[in-house]
Amino acid sequence: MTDLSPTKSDNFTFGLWTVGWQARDPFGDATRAPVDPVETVHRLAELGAAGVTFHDDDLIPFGSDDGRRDDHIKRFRAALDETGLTVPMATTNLFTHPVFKDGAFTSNNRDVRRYALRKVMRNMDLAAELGASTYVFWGGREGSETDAAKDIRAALDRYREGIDLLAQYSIDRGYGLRFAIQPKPNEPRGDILLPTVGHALAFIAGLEHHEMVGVNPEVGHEQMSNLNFVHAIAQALWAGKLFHIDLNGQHGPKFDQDLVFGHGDLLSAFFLVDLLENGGPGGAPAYDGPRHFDYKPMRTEDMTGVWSSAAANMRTYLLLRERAAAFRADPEVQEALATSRVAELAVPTLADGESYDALLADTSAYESFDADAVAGAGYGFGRLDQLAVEHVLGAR
Ligand code: DIG
Ligand code: MN
Repeated sequence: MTDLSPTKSDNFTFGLWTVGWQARDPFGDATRAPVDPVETVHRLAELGAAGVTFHDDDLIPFGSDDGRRDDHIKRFRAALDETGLTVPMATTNLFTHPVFKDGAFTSNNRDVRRYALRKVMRNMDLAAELGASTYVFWGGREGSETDAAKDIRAALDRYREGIDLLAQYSIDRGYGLRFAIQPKPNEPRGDILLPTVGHALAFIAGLEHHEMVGVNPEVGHEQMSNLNFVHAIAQALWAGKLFHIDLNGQHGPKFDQDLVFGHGDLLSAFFLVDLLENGGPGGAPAYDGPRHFDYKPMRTEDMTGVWSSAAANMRTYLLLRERAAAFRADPEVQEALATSRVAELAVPTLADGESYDALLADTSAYESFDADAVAGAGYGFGRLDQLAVEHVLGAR
């Protein structure tokens, strides 16, 4: 087994809010004390992470005056300098304070919408100062519990207005930020706007600065909708819109579990890592961004458990990366892929320059095509799936 100690070149990043989660949930109080962001930076650096990400309020407690705000930023910067950790992504907390109880960009209250935009602009300034290249928008409160209360078309207008304005702000300030919209189907709102990658991609197409807006899919969020996360990532890549990714684990359609990466649907996690690491041209990585973990240490854990869970995310990813490389290098897998004609799908259906007239003239395509004979042939996908399972189990 190759050395699985994470290094900065693995490009693993964590949100401050992950290991800092005090494990308060709707049915119970916090089981852990707050974690100083400075300690998080040092601990994650020791574990081999390359960077940290944050919501404004993770770093600067809501309501801090300018003096306290400057102190928090100064301490954070010093820890970054001491450890060499970077800040590739930042985002805004538009969901904790009760003022956002009906949303931020799409609150029925226009004053709340204006306040939310200002809160984002202020943190975009800080994100740019800290060198972030991606700004995430998770609209956790953008939605409703009753269809009586939300004019969805107007809400989408306001959502677009907000993103367009903030994109213009970033352009005018020369921040060079790329925006990444993060879909989620529900929780905390009964139904959240832009619930899946598909909805987000359709929304992005209508934006004024759509070229600088992509998606930040999260494993658990698509799986909460019983969707295939590997398909979601593949379509985001196909659209050139995978600007960031939130890795974690989820056991199917239930509340958002935010488990350690791979601690949910392990086979899906294997194929995801295979896609990210081997899905590019000639087997190169298909995605060159941070491998970002947005997870929550179990509420049952003490701080020792918290830090070991952070390490588990990276170790599981590296184990799956190693298994996926072995899968791709296995001659029997290559033979099974050929039998299943997987690479043939990349061959255009029409020959280069072939017109539909030529297709109509090709009697082998229809008149002499023996549909029953072709229908009787197997594709061998079951053998291919078993080979994958055996690689995941370390049996090959
Ligand atoms: C929840 O999955 C969201 C928030 O944690 C945060 O806004 C975003 C950052 O990736 N993910
Ligand atoms: Mn989540």
